[in-house]
Amino acid sequence: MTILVETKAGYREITLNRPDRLNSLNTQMHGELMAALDAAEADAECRAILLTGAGRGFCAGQDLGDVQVKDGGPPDLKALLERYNALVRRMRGLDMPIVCAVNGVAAGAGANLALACDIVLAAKSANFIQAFSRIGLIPDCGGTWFLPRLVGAARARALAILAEPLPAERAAEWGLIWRAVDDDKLMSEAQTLTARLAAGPTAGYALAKRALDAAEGNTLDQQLDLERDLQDEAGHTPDYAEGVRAFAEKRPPVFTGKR
Ligand code: T3D
Repeated sequence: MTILVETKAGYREITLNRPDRLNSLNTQMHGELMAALDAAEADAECRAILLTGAGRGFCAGQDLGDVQVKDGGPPDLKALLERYNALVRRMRGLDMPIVCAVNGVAAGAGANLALACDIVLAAKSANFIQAFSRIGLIPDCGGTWFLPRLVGAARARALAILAEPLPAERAAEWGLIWRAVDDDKLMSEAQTLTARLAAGPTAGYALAKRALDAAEGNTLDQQLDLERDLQDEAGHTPDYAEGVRAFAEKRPPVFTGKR
């Protein structure tokens, strides 16, 4: 198996598991990762996902052993990239939060799969590398979309063109990720955070994700209208009623995550 899935209380922990290849993605891993996301969403008890990597790396992007130029001709990168695009769309479209615990180097598509997650924690020893230009490619997996939005145009360009490692602590200072944490605390912090999200208002989180994603292409007027409509949906969830009741009763809310 190239992916390990552990069912925890309220969430699933998905581990990329090809440590001898720094968890680089091959065809099998693509299929298994997609299947793991589908299974998580089909499980009514699963209200959050934690994604991490086995061994010393998080993910070194595409398995370059799989795309060697064959018979003197170029590989079919369009077909390959369709698989990555489907993965990024699947991750962004999940109706539950996805946390990423970047345990080591995240390079190429591996870096941008991490950025596709909702909240990214990284071990202080981890690095983010837009490795693409080292092999003559451009950032993919949404990299050219995520980078300028997260760190601004100047830093995005330098990261994409220079392909230098960005240490986790600087990535956090720049706003590329949520937090850099001590290596030995990474998994416990990520698990605590994911468990907290799994006990949260799942439907409300999904609507917030949708609003934030749409904001990137909307005017303020459009966004205000969207917020009105999505807030109306959130206001019809049992978790809204519970949240208001719990506030009045001065107790912590017990959310079900249901729509
Ligand atoms: O055509 C296309 O590629 C289209 C797809 C595009 C999407 C992409 O993701 S493009 C970017 C692909 N990824 C890379 O270019 C990164 C390649 N890896 C590296 O540059 C380095 O491995 C790292 C900087 C990430 C880490 O360096 P280091 O020194 O810590 O580790 P290492 O010794 O280079 O790697 C350890 C092993 O993993 C090594 O195998 P070995 O020598 O012990 O048998 C290495 O070959 C293997 N490995 C690392 N990355 C990949 C890989 N094997 C296959 N594919 C990889 N991407």
